[in-house]
Amino acid sequence: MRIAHLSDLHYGTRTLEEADRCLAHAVDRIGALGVDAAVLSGDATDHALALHSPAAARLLTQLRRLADHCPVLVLQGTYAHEPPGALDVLRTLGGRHPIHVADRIQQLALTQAGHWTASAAWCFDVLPADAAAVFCCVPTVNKATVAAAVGAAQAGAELGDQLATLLAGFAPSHRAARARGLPTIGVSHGTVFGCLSEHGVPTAGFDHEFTTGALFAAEAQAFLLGHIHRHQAWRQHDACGTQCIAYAGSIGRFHHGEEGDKGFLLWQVEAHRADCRLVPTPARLTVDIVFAGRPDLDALRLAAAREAVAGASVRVRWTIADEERCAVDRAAMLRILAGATDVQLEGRIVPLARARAPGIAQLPSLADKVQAWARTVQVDPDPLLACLAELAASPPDDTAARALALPPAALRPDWAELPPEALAAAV
Ligand SMILES: [Mn+2]
Repeated sequence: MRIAHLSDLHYGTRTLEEADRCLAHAVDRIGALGVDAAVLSGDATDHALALHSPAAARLLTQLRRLADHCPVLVLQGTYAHEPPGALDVLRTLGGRHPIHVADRIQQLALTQAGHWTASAAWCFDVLPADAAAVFCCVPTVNKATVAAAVGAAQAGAELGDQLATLLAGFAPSHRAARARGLPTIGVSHGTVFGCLSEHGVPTAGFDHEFTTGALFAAEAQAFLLGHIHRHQAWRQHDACGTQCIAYAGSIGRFHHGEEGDKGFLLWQVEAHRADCRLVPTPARLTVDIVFAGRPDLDALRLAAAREAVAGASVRVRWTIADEERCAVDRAAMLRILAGATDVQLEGRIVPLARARAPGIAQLPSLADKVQAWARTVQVDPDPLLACLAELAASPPDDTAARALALPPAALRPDWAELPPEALAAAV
C-alpha cells in the first residue's frame, strides 16, 4: 500500500502564499505518483479561519483536489492552530473519494472499495472483513482535560503514561491485522521525546506525548506523525518485521532558520515492513545574515552575492550598543538586498550597563549609601556628604533659593551659555 503523508499545512493569512504553493505542488505530485490513500496528520490551519478568508477557500480547494485522487484521512492537530470544530467542514467537501476527519481516538479500516470504516469505540472489537488496511488515530490530546482530571502538576507526565497505555492497547488488533496480511498504520500529532526541532534543537522534557518505545509498542508497521516541522524518521527491526515512525515535517518553510528540505512523505506499507521517503516541495529559500556588531555594508554586499539572495527570504540580524543605534543605515541594507522576495531587519540593542554598588540597598542611612557608591565609582565622598548634611538640615525653600543664587556655571557649565529666559525654563 502506498500512502502520501502530509502534515502541518498551517494555512493562514500570513502563511497563505507559502502553504498554497507547496500544497498545490504536493497534490499534483500525489496525483502523478498514484497512491492508495493520503493522510494529513494535523495542523491544516495556522489559526481559526473565517469562511470568507482566501486561506479557507484555498485550503478547501486543495483538499477537494486531493480527494479526487485518493481517500483522505485528516487528523485533528494542535487546538491553538485548529480550534475544535475547524475540520467539520471537510466532512461535507465531497470528491471522487471520501474524506474522513479523525477528531477522537479511534481505529479505521480502509476498505477494499476505498471507503473509511470507523470503530464505534476507541478500537475495533473485530476487524471489518473487507479491510485493506488498518489505521489507529490518536489526535492531539487536550492537556487541559488531563489537567482537570489529575491536576496541573501531574498533567505532563500523566499524559505520556496514558498515551503509552493506549498505544500498547492497539497492539493486539495490529497483530490480528498482520496475521491477515494487512498493513497497519498509526497516525498522531505530538512531540516525540528527543526529536529534533526544525531549528536543529533536540527536544527533551518530561511532558512530551511519546517516546519512540511507546510508539513502536503499538506494533503498527508505520507511524505517521505531525507537529514537529522537521522531517525525521526512526526504524526498528524485530518480531513485527520492519517498523518505521516518521514526521513528515511542515509542507512549507514558515519560519526563518528552518533547516532541511520540506515536502510530504511517500510511504510503502506492507504487513511486515514499512518505509518512507521525502518528496520535496518548492518551499521558499531563507537566508540568515548575522553581524556580531554594527552591520557592515561591504560585508553585507559580499554575503548577498555569496548566498544568492535573489528570490529568497532574507533576515539580517545585528547586535549593537545603545549609543550606536543611529549608525545603522536600514535603507542602504534594503537597497543591497533589493533582489530578495522579502527582507526582515532585526536589530538588537544592548542597553548601557552601569556599574552598581553591590549591597547598597541594605545600608541603613543615605550617608552610608553615598559612601558605598563613592567607593564603587572611586570618587571623594566628602563634598557629597557635606551637601547631604546641608539638605537634611535646611528647609527645602532655603536650599532652592541658595541654588538659584549661584551663578549658572556653578550648577552646570553648559548653562553658562544659555540666554536668561531659557535658563529660567531649565531651572
Ligand atoms: Mn504545526
